[in-house]
Amino acid sequence: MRMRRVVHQVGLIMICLLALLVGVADAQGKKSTGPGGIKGGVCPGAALVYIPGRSFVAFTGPDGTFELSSVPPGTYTLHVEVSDPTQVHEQQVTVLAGQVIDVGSIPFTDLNTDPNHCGSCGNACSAGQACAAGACVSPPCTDLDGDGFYKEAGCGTPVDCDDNDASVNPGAVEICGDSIDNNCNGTTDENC
Ligand SMILES: [Ca+2]
Ligand SMILES: [Ca+2]
Ligand SMILES: [Ca+2]
Repeated sequence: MRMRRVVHQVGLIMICLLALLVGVADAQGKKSTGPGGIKGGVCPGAALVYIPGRSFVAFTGPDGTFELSSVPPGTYTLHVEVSDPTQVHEQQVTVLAGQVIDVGSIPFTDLNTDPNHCGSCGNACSAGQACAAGACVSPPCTDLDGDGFYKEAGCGTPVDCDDNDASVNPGAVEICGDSIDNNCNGTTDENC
């Protein structure tokens, strides 16, 4: 009696294992035969993404992401285009059956220097900050002669062309005949 029950249980386990194997094989079969896709992101946002000569077209969403679906397996040239000004990015992508290939973020700007996308897409630096090596930095602002005008650009005042002479700055009046550009407009002794 006990023997028969054991045989019965072993049989049930075998059936379960078989069903599991069939299920796995079926899943693998689907994975290896169906169409695939291509997804990724564009920085900054709005872009047209397509495969030239094929009917796979997508526009990026507000977050810059896109996905081309139902793409048959094969190697394609992915064409990504942004406008104003028009810039094009092309890259080869190999689509595998049943798999969505993630091409990652496609930058249309230099994340190392763009203050609106500094280090990562959408990371805007504060007003007056610059983006250097992918990090927002506040430029050094010096006013050595104390005339209220900074020596560096991006510090909130017109650039002081001689920060060692308080009488020379963008707010000064040009003095005629002294061979000095007193008002820092780039011209010496104008209107003389
Ligand atoms: Ca100054
Ligand atoms: Ca002058
Ligand atoms: Ca001048």
